[in-house]
Amino acid sequence: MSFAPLANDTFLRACLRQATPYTPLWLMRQAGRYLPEYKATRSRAGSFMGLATNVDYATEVTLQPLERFPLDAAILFSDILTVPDAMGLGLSFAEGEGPKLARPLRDEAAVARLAVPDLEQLRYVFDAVTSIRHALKGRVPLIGFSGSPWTLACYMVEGSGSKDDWRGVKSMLYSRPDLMHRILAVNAEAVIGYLNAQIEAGAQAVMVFDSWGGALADGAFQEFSLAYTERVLAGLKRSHEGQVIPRLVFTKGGGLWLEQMGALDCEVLGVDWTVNLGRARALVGGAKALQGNLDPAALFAPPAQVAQQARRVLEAFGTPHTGPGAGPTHIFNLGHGISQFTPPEHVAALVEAVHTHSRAMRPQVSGKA
Ligand code: 1CP
Repeated sequence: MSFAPLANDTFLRACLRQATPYTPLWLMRQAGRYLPEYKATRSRAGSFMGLATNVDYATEVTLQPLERFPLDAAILFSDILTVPDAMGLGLSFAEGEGPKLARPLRDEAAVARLAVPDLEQLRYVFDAVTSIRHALKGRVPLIGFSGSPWTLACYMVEGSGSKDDWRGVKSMLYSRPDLMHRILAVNAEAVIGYLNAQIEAGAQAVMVFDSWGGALADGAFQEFSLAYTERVLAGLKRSHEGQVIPRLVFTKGGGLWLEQMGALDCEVLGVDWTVNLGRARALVGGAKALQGNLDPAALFAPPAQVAQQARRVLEAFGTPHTGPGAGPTHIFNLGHGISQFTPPEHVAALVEAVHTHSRAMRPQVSGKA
């Protein structure tokens, strides 16, 4: 497959712990309901799945935040729950509500029937990746993604998000760990196939969202989340058509386990806002790039305060590596997804503050931007 050469490679360089002239940034859930143009396209599509399964709509909404803000990466517009849907669990999204699975895994028979999906069922995702790569024309790199085996299992057992601390999935974990391990093994294999197919379709980096790893007890996290993230990482393609494909892992609430996560075979660790980036750098910055970690709620404050909070995050990390070779680098992001109530002008102030202040923090270095 041939695509335009990359004009802005700051995100990929920072993933590989190489110097960049400023700190690259993108935002988790950067395409979404805080943008009026997203809401307009969603209503034309009729539903979330109408958007995600239509290549033209998925391409359009992926590019929307980039038309407004000079972000340094694009992320595929899709959802982590496309995988359980392809496994036959029946996904839908009601307007204004979270995801629902019609056939959650409620008993041993359902778990026994669970199988790795035929990737043809997810062809619409891979087609969207290729279409987005063409539409980007090399402006910025495209990130593909998946849920972690554990985070997918949370939704697959509960059937939706949780209002009671994941009671269903944790009941299964403690009473039938054998069933839990079977789900996780199937998920790990599915995620490997899903992410490798995104890489083949044109994804230039891949991110594993372990959004609910932090809900687990110490010990359970290592056994039911981290071990299966490791299994996924071991199965991923390292490069494609001569380009290294960086692998990013984000565990919300994973700050306490950073040292252990530092041993993962990936390039970037994402952290939420409870983590001090300077401390994280001291713990794992010798081996991993770090991504994060502004509290998404900081974006509710007026632009001057947003800029001030952005500077605090940049300064907590400190001056990144600026010389040749590899060293500690930072990719600016939020500590979790952007809220639908965020005023878009505040995002503009954030992007401007991160680019300007991070340039001022380092001596100028070369690199395409
Ligand atoms: O229009 C709407 O109804 C949608 C709101 C929405 C959007 C914009 C959902 C429902 N998913 C998405 C897109 C999405 N989901 C992206 C797109 C790309 C981008 O970042 O711009 C990504 C990366 C996701 C990933 C995702 N979905 C995660 C992992 C990241 C995270 O935020 O922790 C999770 C947990 C989901 C499940 C999900 N999908 C949607 C909602 C509201 C939820 C959370 C449900 C819950 O547990 O409360």
